[in-house]
Amino acid sequence: MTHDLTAPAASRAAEGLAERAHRDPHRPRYHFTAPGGWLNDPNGLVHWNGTYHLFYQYNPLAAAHHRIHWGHATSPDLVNWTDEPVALIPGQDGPDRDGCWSGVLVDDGGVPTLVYSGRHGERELPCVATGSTDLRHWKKDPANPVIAAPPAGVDLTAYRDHCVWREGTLWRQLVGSGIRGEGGTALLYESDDLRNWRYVGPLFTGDATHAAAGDPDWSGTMWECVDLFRVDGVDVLAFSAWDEGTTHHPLYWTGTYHGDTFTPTALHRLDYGQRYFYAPQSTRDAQGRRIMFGWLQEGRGDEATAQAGWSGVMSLPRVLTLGGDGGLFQTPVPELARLRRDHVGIKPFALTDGTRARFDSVQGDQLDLEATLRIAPGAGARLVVRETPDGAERTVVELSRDGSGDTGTLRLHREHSSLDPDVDTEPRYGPLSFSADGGVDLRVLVDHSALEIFANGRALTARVYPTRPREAVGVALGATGGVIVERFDAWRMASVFDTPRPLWP
Ligand code: DQQ
Repeated sequence: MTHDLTAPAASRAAEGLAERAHRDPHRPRYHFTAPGGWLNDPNGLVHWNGTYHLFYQYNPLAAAHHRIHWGHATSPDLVNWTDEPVALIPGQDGPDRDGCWSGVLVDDGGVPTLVYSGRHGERELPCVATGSTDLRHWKKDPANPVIAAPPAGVDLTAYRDHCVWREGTLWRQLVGSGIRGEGGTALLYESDDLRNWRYVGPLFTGDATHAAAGDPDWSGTMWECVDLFRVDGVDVLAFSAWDEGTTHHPLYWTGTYHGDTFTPTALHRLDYGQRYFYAPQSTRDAQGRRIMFGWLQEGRGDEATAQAGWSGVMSLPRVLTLGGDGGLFQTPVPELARLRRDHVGIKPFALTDGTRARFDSVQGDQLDLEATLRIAPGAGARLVVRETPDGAERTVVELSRDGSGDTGTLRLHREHSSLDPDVDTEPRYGPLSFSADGGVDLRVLVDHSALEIFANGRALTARVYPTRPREAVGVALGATGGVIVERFDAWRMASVFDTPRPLWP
């Protein structure tokens, strides 16, 4: 695909964007970000001939969601990334004139093939593009859109995003949607050739009345980015619950996919950070691991984002396995340990009620912290990160155990994360299970404004923007009630991105 129609004008419009983005102290250095401009959903994830490919929703012209392209990056190890040529550019006219929205990559007998939502006006319809074997050059199918209209006779709230897989001699596809008055849904199609699709019907439809907007487990009026996969023998239907103006959060059903239906067992929250881990997509790599990425939205004001010249962070890749409680157990890929530097190990110690230990040997805005804690019934541990020396700005990860049993709460306090009144400071929290002796394995990855927390396999992702970012490097641990710190290890994380990158590689 050539860029000549758009690239020169585009580069002029976007002049300085990559440099501005690079100068921003809130920009992560080991999470993947677009070179500049706007990034949202991960797309087309694949481990192809030994290389990981990450495509993503990209606007190289501005830090705003407009006329979305497909950016592309490759990695040998899920840690280090190389920018590749932009894979899809919206057409001058035609079905993707207003954007190449989310989709997937499949292997069609050796031909890499993208299935994505082409946007034209207010409509999104399925389109196909085929690629060169190195996945660098893409040709849109002249027959696009390959499905001319959403199914007739059903009142749909929206229709976009794709999950495509091979089953026997056929291709199957899910398109994210919602049935008005009922709930979000995944519409099932079948095809011999990825071009001609037969509508089968809704695979499974949620119940939008089981909870309401504002509830973190409300399944919304539409399901974006549906993703059906199997983990350790259990079928998972992941989706981003959406409702115009009210709801953006990732959920998943565990259950059984059989024939043309999905029979649910339970609905789960995928990430307690809600919209800060949105539109996730997963793939199975050559080692058989289920790897997932999600999009970390911004949490600062639009003006600050526009000034910064960039928007949107890709999560660290996570491995999904099945947890003992029947839900997904999430952990960052072990390859990330390659970035660890300057290890500090703190000897086991006990914290008593009201005490707080500040770790002078552990400081920074690019950190990987790991702790094993034992928390007494009714007690809680508070890990403080990004704290200024005067304590005016700080972000607190709290693990609290209920007075009886092995249950409790994982909570992120951001009310003092930033003195900037335009920054989102809403707390985020969700249930946490402890081992019988109150044990919890905690991992906290700090990367400037990006924060990913994993506690006993549960994830909470968010963004923080201290106004004194260079001073907000303190780390401390405090307790209410008795907490034993069995292990505390910390590393500074090396940068993966340390120079400005071309917007049109
Ligand atoms: N973002 C894409 C859509 C998807 C949404 C458009 C989720 O395809 O539904 O950029 O963030």
